[in-house]
Amino acid sequence: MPGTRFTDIRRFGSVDSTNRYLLDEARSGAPEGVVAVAGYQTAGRGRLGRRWEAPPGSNLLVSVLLRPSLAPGQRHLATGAVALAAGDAAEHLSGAGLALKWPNDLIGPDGQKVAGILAEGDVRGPGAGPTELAPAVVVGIGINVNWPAGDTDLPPELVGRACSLRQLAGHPLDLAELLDAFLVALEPRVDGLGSLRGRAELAESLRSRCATIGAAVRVEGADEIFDGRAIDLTADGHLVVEADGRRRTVQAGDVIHLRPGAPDGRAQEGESEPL
Ligand code: BT5
Repeated sequence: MPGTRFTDIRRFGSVDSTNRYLLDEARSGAPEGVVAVAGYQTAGRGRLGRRWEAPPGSNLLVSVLLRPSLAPGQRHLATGAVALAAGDAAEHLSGAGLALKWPNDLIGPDGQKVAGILAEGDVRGPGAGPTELAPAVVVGIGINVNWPAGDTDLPPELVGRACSLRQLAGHPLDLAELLDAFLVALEPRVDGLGSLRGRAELAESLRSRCATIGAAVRVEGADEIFDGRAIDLTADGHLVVEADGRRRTVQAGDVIHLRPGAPDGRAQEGESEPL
């Protein structure tokens, strides 16, 4: 995109995973700003070994290579930058209202997942590429643009849990236009990662769009599961949850929004598994 750092856009009809591709490029010393976009992924990645589903040619499947000056504990802000840029671009083109679900989703008005983000990297150590370059973070996003067109398109496990911009807008959207709008919106967000003030503004934007804040949640971390109420995001984009009378900061994990007012904090039907 002219006027942005995203001038080197690598387009694939089909690739295993745009994140995998850019991580390999990062190890070979590719600079910040390289973009990989695919019509189809044969092994699209979600977090924790999960899969990302999208039929050929329907959705936006894109990864960006960033080399931000962030401390390891601040890396979540790179996910946040992509979430905000994608949310702004998608809202602009579809007219749909989208919110962020911590840590990595964009959701529609009824809570269905419209997009998922996967940040991987901090490529260091032997074979990590030229040491004069800042460590890489590859941030990939899959946005359901034209698929699904209806619930009958979806595999059973995603029915009621996934939806597309096409469904929300009531008409198909142009993938190329959305990619351009996303990269234009991402440029200032990535600039913001490089300064204290920029990061503070980013955290504030994340707070104002985060549907998780105020929700009763179940947090599923690597070591434990607990219920509480999400009350804030930290300056580094981590989730603050009040549970058992104390505040806990969650840096990673799955978060389930629980049904408001449900007895015993039961998970909302259809949301009982992490998306
Ligand atoms: C994510 O993981 O949401 C991250 C998805 C990142 C995908 C992009 S596409 C471009 C780039 N290249 C890659 O290889 N990946 C990135 P997670 O939070 O773990 O959610 C995964 C779960 O979401 C799956 O287990 C399904 O339950 C669900 N899911 C899969 N495909 C979906 C879809 N199209 N829409 C909504 N939910 C989906």
